[in-house]
Amino acid sequence: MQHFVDEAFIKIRSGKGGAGCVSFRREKFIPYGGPDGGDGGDGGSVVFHIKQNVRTLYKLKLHRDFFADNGHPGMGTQKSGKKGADAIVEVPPGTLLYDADTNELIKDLTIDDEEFVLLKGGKGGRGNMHFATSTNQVPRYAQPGLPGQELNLRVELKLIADVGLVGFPNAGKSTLLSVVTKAKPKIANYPFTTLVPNLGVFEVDNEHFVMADIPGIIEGASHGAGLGIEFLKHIERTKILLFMINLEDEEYLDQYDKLRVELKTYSKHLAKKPFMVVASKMDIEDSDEKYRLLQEKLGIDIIPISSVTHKGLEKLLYLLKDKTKSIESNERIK
Ligand SMILES: Nc1nc2c(ncn2[C@@H]2O[C@H](COP(=O)(O)OP(=O)(O)OP(=O)(O)O)[C@@H](O)[C@H]2O)c(=O)[nH]1
Ligand SMILES: [Mg+2]
Repeated sequence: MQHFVDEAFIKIRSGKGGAGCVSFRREKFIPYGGPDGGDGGDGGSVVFHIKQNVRTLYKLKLHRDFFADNGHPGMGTQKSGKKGADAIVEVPPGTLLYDADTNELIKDLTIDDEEFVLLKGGKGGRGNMHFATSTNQVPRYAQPGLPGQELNLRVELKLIADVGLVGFPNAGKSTLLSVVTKAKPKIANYPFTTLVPNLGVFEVDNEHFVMADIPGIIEGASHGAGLGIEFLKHIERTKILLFMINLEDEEYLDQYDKLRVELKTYSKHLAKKPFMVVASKMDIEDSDEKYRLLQEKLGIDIIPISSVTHKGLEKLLYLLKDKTKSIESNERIK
């Protein structure tokens, strides 16, 4: 298994622009051809690609230097030099880029970013073909390429998600994610629609939080039933577990206890995480009565929601935000 690495120090450098070319046209019978030196190619940039499947900064620990190529010089006959190749750094969503020398935050990369150009390559110089004037038909100069830039970075991966959804298959986990974030997970009325975790970002008062939707858990999952609980590792690093109880399910009154048992069998640490409970599908028939019975049985606060009518969603997001922030401030005190 790959080690989970959440901090790395790297050096990045963009490429220098290629020099413009000084050259003159040479053709039969035209002894003094005009200037035809082409432009230098731009230097390559340093580009971050944000990929969900990367998950850790492990590779940045192995490969500490990310240097883009220089642009190629221009050539005669008006040919431009080739652009230098970009240096690509692949990181998971939730990666923060800091200037290692000043510790200033440069960028917080979320899953809504696909690519982020941090250092642009130097521009290529212009060839002498651009510099002929009426007074100087024979320009013997061209521009040099501009230099690239260099930066030392501290790269940090924040928790993969703030909120992890836990529930039986068909509870409506993916639907909730699709309603409160821009994520487009597969949704269907059969169990185990979700086979791999999905991440989305929700926004409350201009702050962003990551929600993770994972495959459904069933009774016996800790012994391998259904899809097993292997994927619970993806919510090990979330701040809050959001248990989702499906009021449509006949056994809705037992779901919470069953989920708890599976979770505890998998990991004591996970079972102790801060959590909240929602009753989903509050738009269906008899949902008010079912909600009341559930609340009575569990004796804890349960937030009623419907992803169809959006009932309770705003309140839920505010509660998740408050809880996430209070967990973060406790972590800082520790
Ligand atoms: N009436 C109603 N139906 C809902 C609601 N939320 C989800 N559903 C339906 O419930 C079914 C299952 O929804 P999913 O979001 O795929 O459930 P899931 O928990 O992600 O399921 P798995 O990926 O299999 O674990 C779909 O048919 C949804 O349309 C809701 O608030 N109200
Ligand atoms: Mg799903």
